[in-house]
Amino acid sequence: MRTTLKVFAMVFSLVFMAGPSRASEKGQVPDLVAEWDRLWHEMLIDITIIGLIFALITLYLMFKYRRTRPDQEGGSFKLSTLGVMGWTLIPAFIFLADDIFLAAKNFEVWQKYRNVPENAYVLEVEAYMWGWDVIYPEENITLTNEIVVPQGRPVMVRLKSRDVIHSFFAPGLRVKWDAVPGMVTYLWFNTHTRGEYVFTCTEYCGLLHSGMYGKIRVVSADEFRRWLEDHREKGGNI
Ligand SMILES: [Cu+2]
Repeated sequence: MRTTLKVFAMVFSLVFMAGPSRASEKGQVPDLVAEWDRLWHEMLIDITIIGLIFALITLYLMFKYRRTRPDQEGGSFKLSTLGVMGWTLIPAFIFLADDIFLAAKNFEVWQKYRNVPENAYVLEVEAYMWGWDVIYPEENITLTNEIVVPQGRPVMVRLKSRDVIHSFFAPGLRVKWDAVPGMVTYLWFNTHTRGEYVFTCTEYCGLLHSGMYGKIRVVSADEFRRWLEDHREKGGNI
């Protein structure tokens, strides 16, 4: 019992109280997109297999015990108590076991999401009705609705909000987190592939919520250096 409590307390503190610890596994930067997709596919496969098995059994039983005469009423097959328990508990156990298995896998991936890699490039994003300011704290650069980052380097985003709750969502990078007024929250993402990614607000925040989106441009390290030099003097979007 005490061990159970200890484990519970540990899990609780890890999930709800962990700050942005900047640790990485043996210097390895996890690939969040791959991790997320793996978990998602695993879940799809599991629920498809379990769903199919359950559906087939149900169909078989429906067919086997169907009404064969129009005047036939309530002639159901009687199960023993043990039979009832078996038919109830075994499917429930299968579901639960898979849920717990997926939850454990999810927890592993979650840890990677909440542990920012050491070498992350840090940005500040401030949400407001209805747009995003992107601040490069070490440069004199503020962008609006645009994020430019170097390829191959993880990026940490410190999220703030000027007014109401917004939510930063970049589906292509598999990240999403709320920007809450009075708080600094965070997320991080990988930049393995060059290209453009959409980010958008996913917390309804008023009339022009649907127009609150921007793009993330992942450019080569060289291009990023040149871009920084260009923008240092100009200070923002050009
Ligand atoms: Cu918003």
